[in-house]
Amino acid sequence: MSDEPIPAEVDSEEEIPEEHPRYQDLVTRHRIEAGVEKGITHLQGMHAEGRGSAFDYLLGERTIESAREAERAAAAVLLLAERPVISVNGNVAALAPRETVELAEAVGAAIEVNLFNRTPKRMNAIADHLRAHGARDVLGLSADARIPGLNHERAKVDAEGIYAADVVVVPLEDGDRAEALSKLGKTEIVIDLNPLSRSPQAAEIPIVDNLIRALPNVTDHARELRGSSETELQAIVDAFDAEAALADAEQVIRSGLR
Ligand code: PTJ
Repeated sequence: MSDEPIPAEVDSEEEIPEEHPRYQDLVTRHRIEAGVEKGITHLQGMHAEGRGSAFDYLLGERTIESAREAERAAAAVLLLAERPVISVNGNVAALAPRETVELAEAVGAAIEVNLFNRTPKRMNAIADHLRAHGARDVLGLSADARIPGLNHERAKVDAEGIYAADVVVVPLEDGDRAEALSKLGKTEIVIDLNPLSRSPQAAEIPIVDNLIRALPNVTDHARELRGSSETELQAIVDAFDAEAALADAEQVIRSGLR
């Protein structure tokens, strides 16, 4: 392990020593801070990150077995989907822009920006950021449809995007939109470190893992499963038990068996 102290002001991710025992957490914090500075992430995104970080600590900052199964089932659901969409907010854009684009390409999904604290400035900054990381098409800016039953900005979606999607990846947000999407008949894949949150509870496929591990894991599974038949993919989906996965994550967190 390096004797070099971490600089008091970390200007770039490269300054964080990789051997640091909390390396991943420090990188995550740094990305969120940088996201706020760039106008991508809302200040409240820091609170969200702090909460996630506490759960991740209790999970041992690793992908637990039930999350790995969820990630494989998520890949199968995405490969079976006709119109999959990955929803991106300010935290997702800051934490994993390239990984979002890679997953979208691996499964043929669209990317749509959808914000709780929606302003035209942030919408454009996030879309530009995603394009700078390889996204060809970014939806969400026209917002010509509404999710019924939601009285805040996250109701605004694209008619050709989330509104028409059959499968939506919903990472890292609170639960009312996840519930509303579920009522609209969408199949949801939720990535959230808190198994008790309403979003994973509403999802067909809840992934209790850190977004920065979950997205590349789903992409890897999708690449591996690409040649599988529909029957094989459906068998993976059918074998996945969402309730058991949530119960397992909660048990790991409560037992402190890191
Ligand atoms: O960009 P906006 O305007 O759309 O706002 C986005 C935030 C994140 C501020 C908004 O959606 C929000 O306030 O979310 P919550 O209610 O704090 O919920 C965030 C959930 O994500 C919590 O359950 C956290 O535990 C979880 N979480 C935080 N960081 C991660 C995470 N889950 C997976 N990976 C993470 N890195």
